[in-house]
Amino acid sequence: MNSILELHGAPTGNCIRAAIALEEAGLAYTARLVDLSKGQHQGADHLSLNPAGKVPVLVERKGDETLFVLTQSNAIIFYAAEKAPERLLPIAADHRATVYERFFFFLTDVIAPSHSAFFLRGQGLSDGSARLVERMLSSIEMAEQFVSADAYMGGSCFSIADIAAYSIMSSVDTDIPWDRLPNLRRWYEMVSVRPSVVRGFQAFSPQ
Ligand SMILES: N[C@@H](CCC(=O)N[C@@H](CS)C(=O)NCC(=O)O)C(=O)O
Repeated sequence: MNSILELHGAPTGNCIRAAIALEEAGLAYTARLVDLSKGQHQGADHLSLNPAGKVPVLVERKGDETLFVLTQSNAIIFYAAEKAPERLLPIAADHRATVYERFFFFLTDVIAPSHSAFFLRGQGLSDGSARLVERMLSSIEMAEQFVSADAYMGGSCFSIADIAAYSIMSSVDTDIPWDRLPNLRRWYEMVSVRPSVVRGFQAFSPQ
């Protein structure tokens, strides 16, 4: 009996990023919806997989046996990249380092402020939240230079950097000043129709 992969998640940025990576790596998996609005992430079944009560969670099972559990969306992305050499990370050290540079740029300069802004808004701190959103949007504008030099964020091939970039930009796309970012717009339109990206977005959403 072969083992199977399950991705437990919801239609949120972190889960979509993980789903796109599994899709792009060509790994077969079953998406298991965890309904956050019903508190399923705090139920005993989910807490037994991730005591932090968060999604996504990747689970490898063989029959009734749980072989492997991985939390953290970015760990799941790297797991997918390792399983499919060259699909999400280049082999050459310098090319790979550029992908890391862009991936961590989006993680730390765009996704992290976006999550912090969301948290502050929930706390009623709308001024602080708005400042972080401005900062995030100006970081996004800086990415115009990456896709002016190359077709994709980290070079000539699609990579984990594109997953990080596209998933967060799609959540704020109406706030992005596309008119002054022609290369970013070309890249965004190209990635939006990529089959792995389309399927990743659908993984936890009703069709
Ligand atoms: N650093 C974690 C963050 C996970 C996370 O915050 N997930 C959110 C959904 S995107 C969640 O589970 N929220 C439910 C909660 O915090 O109660 C990752 O990247 O996987």
